[in-house]
Amino acid sequence: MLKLAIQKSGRLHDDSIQLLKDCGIAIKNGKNQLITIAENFPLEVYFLRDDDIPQYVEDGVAHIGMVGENVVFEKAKEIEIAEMLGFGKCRLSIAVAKNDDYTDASTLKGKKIATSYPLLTKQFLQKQNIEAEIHEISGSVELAPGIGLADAICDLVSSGSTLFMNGLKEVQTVLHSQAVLIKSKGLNDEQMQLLNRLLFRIRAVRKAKNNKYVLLNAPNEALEQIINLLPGMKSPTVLPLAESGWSSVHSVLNEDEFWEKIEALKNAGAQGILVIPIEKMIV
Ligand code: PRT
Ligand code: ZN
Repeated sequence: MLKLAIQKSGRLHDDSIQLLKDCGIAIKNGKNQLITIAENFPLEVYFLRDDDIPQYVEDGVAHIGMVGENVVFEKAKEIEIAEMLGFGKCRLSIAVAKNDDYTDASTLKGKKIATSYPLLTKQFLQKQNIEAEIHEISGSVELAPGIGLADAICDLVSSGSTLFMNGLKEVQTVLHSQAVLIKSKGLNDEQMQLLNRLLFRIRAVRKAKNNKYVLLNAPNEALEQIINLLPGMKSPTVLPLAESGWSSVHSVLNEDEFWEKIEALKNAGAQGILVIPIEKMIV
């Protein structure tokens, strides 16, 4: 049995459950349940506070966990990152009052910085060779400058609206973060095998999300140019249409280059382009 720790409630909870679901793993999640067993995979799931997950994984009480990189690096436990999960994206940033001048990190010299991430803040200041005072607080960090508790903060930001509402501006990124799958160092063969099965599914799900299935009609004289635009998983499928002189081309397109490729395909003479989401993708 593989033991997985995920956040009990909070920003990462729903996406963690959804990822397991997309991997075909059904979890019954009773409201006050702390442990549950998956119905169709040898997986026991622990629901914990995100801050506690690295310690559980270091101790081997949980074999793996889903948690933000910000927490992983702040807790600095003896664990390994097995896979990036692509959700829970945010950044740890320095912010100051919106009317304060800020040129570069040296502006922080001798200042007081409030944060829930004292280790990451300290490492950032050391790297920049700057001495400043770190004031650790556990919540509502964005209030600190307004009430005279600190000159600056180092806190998580996603849309930036919390900073804006508190009269602050983001001036420097300390860390880009997303949810990751962490693993214990001392997993046995059986646990490693289960982890590899889970990773295989996670990669198939994530790859599918980043790709689209594309079908289009192409005049035969444009086929070569169109095929060059569509690498596909091996190479595109080309089938003749009932109407002579035309072919149907099927392929896979990556999300990052999607619109550019569609424009190029149209310009090359492609017609009737259909784009279909992919559920799983195994290469
Ligand atoms: O109870 P527990 O300890 O488990 O949860 P928590 O309250 O400590 O964490 P939670 O649920 O708030 O966040 C869990 C994880 O989500 C974090 O560790 C990050 O990895 C990730 N994440 C992604 C975020 C954000 N985005 C985020 N915006 N975590 C927190 N925030 C907060 C931020 O601290 C600030 O207060 O949201 C506010 C800013 O948001 P914007 O959109 O206004 O910029
Ligand atoms: Zn927390």
